[in-house]
Amino acid sequence: MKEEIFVYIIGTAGSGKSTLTHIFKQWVELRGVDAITVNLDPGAENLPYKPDVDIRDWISLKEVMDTYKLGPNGAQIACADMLALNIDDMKKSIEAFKTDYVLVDTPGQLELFVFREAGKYIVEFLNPQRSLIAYLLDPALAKNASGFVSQLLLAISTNFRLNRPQVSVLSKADMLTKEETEVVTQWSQDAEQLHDAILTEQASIYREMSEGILRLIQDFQEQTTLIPTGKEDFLGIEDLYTFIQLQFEGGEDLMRD
Ligand SMILES: Nc1nc2c(ncn2[C@@H]2O[C@H](COP(=O)(O)OP(=O)(O)OP(=O)(O)O)[C@@H](O)[C@H]2O)c(=O)[nH]1
Ligand SMILES: [Mg+2]
Repeated sequence: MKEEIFVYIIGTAGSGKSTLTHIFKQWVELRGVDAITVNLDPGAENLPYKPDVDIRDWISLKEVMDTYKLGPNGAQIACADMLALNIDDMKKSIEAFKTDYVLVDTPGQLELFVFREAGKYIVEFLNPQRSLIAYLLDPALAKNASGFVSQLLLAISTNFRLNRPQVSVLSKADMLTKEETEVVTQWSQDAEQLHDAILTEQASIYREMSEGILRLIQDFQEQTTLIPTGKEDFLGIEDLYTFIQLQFEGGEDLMRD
């Protein structure tokens, strides 16, 4: 029986999660690899793709707001906790597809999925062995050194919390110039360069703190990689696919051409 690979697409609000879910699915399908999309955001509006499995079939943000007389933020938290109650049914729906890839689009606010209990429970319940996190770095926040470091700290928190193989994705890379993308890529590969950039940018009172943080980041970066992606021309999607295949299949390609 074939066993799916679960790819959780996680990142700060607006970092491009739903778009990446959409283009990754299109890319693999064009190459004859089966994939399904799962939407875990009960408040999602105007998704760029039609989810194959959709939490909104079980939970509606609007209904939770009306029933429990909650505002949008309180209702988001209630919905996040309710996700786990429906995960058994969702798992059955996912398994019925008998697919190769399950692309999981997570809620807009990353803390709802990463820091509350339900997210960790879901990852472990669906398939703890064959799950990978694609962590999206938003270029608007990552193009200066202190923003890049702050984003990586969230990526490290995610890694610490969910404890799965993880890849960093520089999403919407088409919004950066070629030079800017090169600089961010360099920072992801060379701690010295990131260190220099931080020291140039930060006031001296932050130096001591930055050095401690940079050591943490260096350890993290040694185990991960940064892949720039973008919605035009499937930028970077092949690299992302190859990285994931290497994690689980030792590089064996599922493509049928
Ligand atoms: N230029 C460019 N814009 C992008 C790309 N990916 C996403 N966007 C835009 O960025 C905005 C947010 O994209 P989404 O895919 O909705 O991001 P998200 O992380 O799912 O957003 P939330 O679920 O609301 O947190 C939209 O306006 C997208 O059109 C990209 O690769 N390039
Ligand atoms: Mg989204």
